[in-house]
Amino acid sequence: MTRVAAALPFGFDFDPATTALIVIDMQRDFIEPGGFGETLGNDVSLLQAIVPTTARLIALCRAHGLPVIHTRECHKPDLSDLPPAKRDRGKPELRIGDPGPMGRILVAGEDGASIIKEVYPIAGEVVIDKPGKGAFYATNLAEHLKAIDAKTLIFAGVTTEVCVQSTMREANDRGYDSLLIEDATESYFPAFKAATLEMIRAQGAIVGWTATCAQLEAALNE
Ligand code: C5J
Repeated sequence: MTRVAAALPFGFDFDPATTALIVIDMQRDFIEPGGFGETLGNDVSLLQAIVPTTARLIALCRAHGLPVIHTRECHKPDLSDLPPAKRDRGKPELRIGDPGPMGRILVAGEDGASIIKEVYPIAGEVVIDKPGKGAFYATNLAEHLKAIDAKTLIFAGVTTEVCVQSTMREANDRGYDSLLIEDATESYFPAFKAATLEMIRAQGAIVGWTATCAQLEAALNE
């Protein structure tokens, strides 16, 4: 067993042989200037700040043989997987599926839906397209995690309180112990990120644990 002793709310124990890293939605439309996130009025520089740490985390996990799974929030070109409850949110003049600065907003295959080059998947890594906020909904993530015999999950990506938290909560319901890497996740709203980290580890790790990339690095390199 490997222990991230400094994790909060207490030490996080895991077996690297049965642990996978899930990197949520590090897509151009959320992170790059001129993308969907910015057109909604968000400051994307907040998200850009975690890119180097996320790249370091991915390299660390690759070096230790942990499977790296990437997700992309995107929809089929015919939008048959986009319910009005999702499409009707955000700015009325720029909805998911509309032509945006990087192609159709959050549509599979468009430039904006692709993963930023700094953390791009390498050959053999699984990429899961997800129409929802949580990565288990309407995807084969559950089957894939069973197939690789994952017991523990490490999370990174954006945004902390939306797609990362939704996925981590469901992972907990599905029996996975999960660790969120604090400096490899970000929100457009710093207060929401801080609150999410607090609520994840409250009540004795009710959803999971948090730690920094350096703390995980120290544990894996021990
Ligand atoms: C959002 C996400 N925030 N990936 N998506 O709409 O968190």
